Amino acid sequence: MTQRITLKDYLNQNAALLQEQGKDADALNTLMLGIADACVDIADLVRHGELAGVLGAAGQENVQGEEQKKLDIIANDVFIEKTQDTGQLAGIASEEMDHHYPIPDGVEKGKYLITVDPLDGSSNIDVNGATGTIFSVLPHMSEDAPTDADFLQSGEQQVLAGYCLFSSATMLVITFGNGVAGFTLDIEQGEFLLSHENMTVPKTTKEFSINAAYAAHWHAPVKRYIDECVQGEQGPRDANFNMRWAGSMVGDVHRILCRGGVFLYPSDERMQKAGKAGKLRLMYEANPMAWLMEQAGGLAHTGAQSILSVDPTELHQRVPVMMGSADEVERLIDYHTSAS
Ligand code: AHM
Ligand code: MG
Repeated sequence: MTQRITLKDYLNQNAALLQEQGKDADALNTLMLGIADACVDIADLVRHGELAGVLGAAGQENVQGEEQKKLDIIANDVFIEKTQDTGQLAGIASEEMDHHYPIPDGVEKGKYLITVDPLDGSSNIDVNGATGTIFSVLPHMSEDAPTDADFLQSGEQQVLAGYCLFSSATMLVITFGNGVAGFTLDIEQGEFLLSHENMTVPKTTKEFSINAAYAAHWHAPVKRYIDECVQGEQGPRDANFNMRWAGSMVGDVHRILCRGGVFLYPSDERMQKAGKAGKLRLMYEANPMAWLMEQAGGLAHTGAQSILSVDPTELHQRVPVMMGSADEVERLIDYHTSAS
């Protein structure tokens, strides 16, 4: 087997670059290793599935009124425990908690905030489909204990973000703002090894990813874009397209980071009537994925503005999401602009 560098070695090599950018490399690297530890533990639970007794519903709902799975809650607990132990955090906000979790007295505190979706795509858990953990690290600007409001920073403020994909292999994909690196978990060693250096998204693509079951509710620009794609060589795009939908944002975004494509979870008429701006959450789904996508040369947009520029007003805020290969996202932006 090829000798590969470990996550730890990669972080050490990357430290000088972070320091040049005025970042605290030691603190961020310590935090990153804690996140990786959490991901190894969650991957182990996911991998054992029914044998670990972690499948099925937890019998309660999260703040967004969604049914929680047992593994949503267990993954949340694991993530909190492993990341707070790094001593680099002031608070943790999660899809699974109404308000942020302050680092308790007696545990060393640091100068970062983290937002997390501990187990994204959790409807896939019970059917052994792809799931993932998504995280975003923000600076904590004050010396005081954080409030929920301290987390409300735009995606441009992120200092570290990434996801761990639990699929046929477990992969960690991260950015510190200087490109995107992917690591594959070597289960025997319990170590993430660099397997995808400098991931880049091809500028053009012939593949899209959207839940087409909602087509009747789409707004005109999304309808136009998908209609043109499915007309294939007979239509205005003069090309045949392919479609993929994993039901797991981590799975879909990972495929796009590997081979290009465009991922859409737009707002639609039904959501609008229900007063929702979209399904996916800005702080721990859209922002970290948008930053990864842009660091890999792609684009991420709501249709009205760049996702990273959205000023959050709520911890669990939802946004429309379009991200992936730059040419396709630009086309979608054009269709939104000309429709408005
Ligand atoms: P979750 O955080 O409750 O798992 O929801 C987010 C997931 C994404 O991973 C995925 O892209 C999307 O929901 C799928 O939604 P749908 O079932 O509407 O296709
Ligand atoms: Mg999610």
